[in-house]
Amino acid sequence: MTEQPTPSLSDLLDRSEANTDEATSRRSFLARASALSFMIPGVGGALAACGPGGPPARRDTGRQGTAPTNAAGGATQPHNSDSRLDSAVVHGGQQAPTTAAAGGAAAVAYHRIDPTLPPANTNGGLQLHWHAREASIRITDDTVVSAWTFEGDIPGPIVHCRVGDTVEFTLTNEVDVPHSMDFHAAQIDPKQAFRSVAKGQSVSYTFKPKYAGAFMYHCGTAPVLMHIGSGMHGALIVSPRERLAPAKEFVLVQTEFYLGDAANGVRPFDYNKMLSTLPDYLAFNGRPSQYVKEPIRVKVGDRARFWVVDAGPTHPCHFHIVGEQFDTVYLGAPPATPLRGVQTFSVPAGGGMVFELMCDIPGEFPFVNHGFGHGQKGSIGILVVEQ
Ligand SMILES: [Cu+2]
Repeated sequence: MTEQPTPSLSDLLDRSEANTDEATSRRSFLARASALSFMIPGVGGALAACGPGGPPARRDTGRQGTAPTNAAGGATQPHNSDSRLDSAVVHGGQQAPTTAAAGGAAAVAYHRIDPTLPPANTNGGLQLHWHAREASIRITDDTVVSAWTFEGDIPGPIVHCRVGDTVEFTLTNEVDVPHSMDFHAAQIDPKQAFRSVAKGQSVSYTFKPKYAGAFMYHCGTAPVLMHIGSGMHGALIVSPRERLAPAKEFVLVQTEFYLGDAANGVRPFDYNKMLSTLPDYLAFNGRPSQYVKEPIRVKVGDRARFWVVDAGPTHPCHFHIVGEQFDTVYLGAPPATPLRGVQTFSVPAGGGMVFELMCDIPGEFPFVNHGFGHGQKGSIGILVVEQ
């Protein structure tokens, strides 16, 4: 009865590349592109070259419509971009990050992202000075991506504070393309605080999180789809002032990857694929299946608390743990209004929730996006409960 053979795990991990069959994805892309051109003004022109008879979507990558750096549509915007503008599609050229790794992809080492929630600072304040920068990142043994990042990685730094703390934030942009920062934990005038800044410039603002929860942050520069989808996202965890039950706490940020063909071993992000919404990979914390290779470990008797943020940019995360149930799920600010006895709950793109379970049975428990078309593409890991 206590055996946990995880019988379906090998199936879960059979991440066949056939799932991303090029012909299928292209047909899907073309169908969606056609529909999008009617639904979203301005998209038609950007997608025109990808219509029937045009070049394959994969080959367009994110450079579709790309203008030279100094003439990129986004780059010439005097400023972005409040939240309403972010939901629109920017006019003019799009430019995806195309940084070539010095020495090629072979020079880029893989590293696991530690999912452990860092301790909240205790002095009532959080001072963050981050940089928007390009980086080549190895997301699997055989895949290196060229990303826009906060502080050089996907996701950006996982940070932790408490309700009412003062967060003093500065973003300095080191990239030719304008970037910005939108903290979902902030209640603030977005037109000022979340404005884009050009290379070499900075934007600073201060806020006090009013509610506890797992909050996304992301670049809000238009087109926001491209900026989130090219790596500029992360999680700010806001704990309540009152202490929650003692637990081993972890942060999972689900991300989709839409990639073009490799150049010098490095794959660019593909904006047209982002529009098609058919990702190549998904991941918890920026590395597909990393917690299958190196599981998250707790002990029997531990309470485990997962702060789950879905950075999208498009799809939800139907969070589930095989062989377990959540005794507590907080849709909103913990510790208010807990749901009890939950098998699966969907975290929306741009949202965050808190999932808790008592680890009273030893074994290996896959935590998955139970939307398995996405789980099998990498939003999966293993929670090992040790005696
Ligand atoms: Cu950006």
